Amino acid sequence: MSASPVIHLIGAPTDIGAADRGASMGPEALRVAGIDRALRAQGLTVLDTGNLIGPHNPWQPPACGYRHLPEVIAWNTAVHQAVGDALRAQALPILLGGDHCLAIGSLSAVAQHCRAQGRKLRVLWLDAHADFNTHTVTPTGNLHGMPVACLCGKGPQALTTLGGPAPQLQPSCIRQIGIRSVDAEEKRLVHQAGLDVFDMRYIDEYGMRDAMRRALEGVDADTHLHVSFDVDFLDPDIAPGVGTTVPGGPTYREAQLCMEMIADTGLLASLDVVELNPAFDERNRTAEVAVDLIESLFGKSTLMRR
Ligand code: B3U
Ligand code: MN
Ligand code: MN
Repeated sequence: MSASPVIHLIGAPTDIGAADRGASMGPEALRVAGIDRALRAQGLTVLDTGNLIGPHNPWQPPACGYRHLPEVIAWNTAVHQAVGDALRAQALPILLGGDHCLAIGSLSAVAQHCRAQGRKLRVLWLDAHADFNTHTVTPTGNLHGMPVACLCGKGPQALTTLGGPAPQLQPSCIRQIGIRSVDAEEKRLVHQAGLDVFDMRYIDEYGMRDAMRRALEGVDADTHLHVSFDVDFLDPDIAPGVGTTVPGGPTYREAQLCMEMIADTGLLASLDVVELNPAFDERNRTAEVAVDLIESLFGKSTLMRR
């Protein structure tokens, strides 16, 4: 990416794919925590484009293995358009979710843009979950558990073809980091697809530094780096404000190192911040931690660069 692109903040206030209500308040919580101010303090130019509009959450049970599929399609269509518009304007889109089903719209736009530009794509999926369920194996029907599968071509056609013929992503461009909750059948699909997963076992054994070094291996000046940051990636001790907390996640220091190593590449070109749920938070502290980590992701360093 050329030096300091304009950042477009794109709010998508919905919890349409989630297990709990409340992620719809995520964009506002990130603004209250000062996301634009923090980025401007890094010398970046920030344009808050406001919030997208989509259907309300009807809170229905799943139908044919999917919960709220028509509404999820509508929200992702809006996100796909907005993220695509930002990229065509040579901006760096930050999607403020919203639940993680929205990454289908965001990453389908990113992948389409990379194909059009002839750029390579590397996706870092920071999450406690693999998000690789399909309608036949999902234990919940919630589409926030399915975005990676949809992006890899496994899912309802309206979602798998958002950016053109499926699949939007090859599994080989994805690296998952921090994973510690995968459903039994989902595990089989993850193996089948050959996803590159740096789970918590890996991080415990080899450390975040080694995980990130390997996750970033092979990126170069021609690579568009996309980070899909599910806030439940973080240990619940530092990030209680998410719907599905999973114990045993990265500590504050590990998460900082993860963000700093991404920043050091200078290749970050698009970002999702999803699953923040203010209804479960304590005085907005999870939003504040997320903003703090995003500052590091955009190059804030304490003292010196090695
Ligand atoms: N794997 C479970 C739980 C889940 C996935 N993503 C989140 N929760 N946030 C499911 O419902 O698919
Ligand atoms: Mn997720
Ligand atoms: Mn998750």
